[in-house]
Amino acid sequence: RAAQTDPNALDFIRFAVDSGVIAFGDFTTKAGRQSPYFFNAGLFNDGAMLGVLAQFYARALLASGVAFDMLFGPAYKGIPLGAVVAVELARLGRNVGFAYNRKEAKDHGEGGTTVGAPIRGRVVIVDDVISAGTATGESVRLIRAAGAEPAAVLIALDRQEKAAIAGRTLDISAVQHVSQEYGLPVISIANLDSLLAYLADSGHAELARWRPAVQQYRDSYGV
Ligand code: OMP
Repeated sequence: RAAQTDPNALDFIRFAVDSGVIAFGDFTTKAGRQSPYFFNAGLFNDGAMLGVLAQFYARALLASGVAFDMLFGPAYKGIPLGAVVAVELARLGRNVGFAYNRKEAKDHGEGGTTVGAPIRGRVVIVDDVISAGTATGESVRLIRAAGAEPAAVLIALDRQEKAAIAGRTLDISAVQHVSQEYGLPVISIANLDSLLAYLADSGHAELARWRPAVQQYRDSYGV
């Protein structure tokens, strides 16, 4: 579990907690799990935060050593994320194409369901968080249908939870499932272990208070 000691991961958790993007309380996830924490990427909602967020994504992607030709941002949350990461990569001297999809096909104007750069070569899917892993398959199919090759999934947070596929809970994590099912590496800036390490060590009593609940959640749903 390299991310636990990865300073980039801990810095990211601090940034997300300070921004209110990671919140503690009583939440229900898409898979119907009661979670004491929630990661709401939509709260990275000004230019300065998006700029810092893009740096974390770009650093994680480049550090992974994965070869890629372009980025794809799945609607809706992946769209701004993919765009800001593309800007940051260009700033770092790696200018690559960026494309995204619509949720609904458009029957006029430019038509089609994908927008932006032609989908070609090795494509990195940029998204916010993987919990139970229900969403990645659609992007993989879309990229393959365009004749391109998914190269990796790049996310901010890996919640390290058991995969739930078609209502069935598996014994592997959603990220492991994505790796096995689609043969894709999943690159995350941080994971649940990073969050637990941060809660143990942040020096804030307010935050430390949430550690048992988060640990209990990991014991119930984690891998
Ligand atoms: P899976 O598709 O089950 O992996 O869930 C990922 C999606 O759940 C994200 O794209 C979000 O829409 C939502 N989500 C969060 O945004 N943050 C969380 O901390 C947890 C979830 C979730 O519902 O599991």
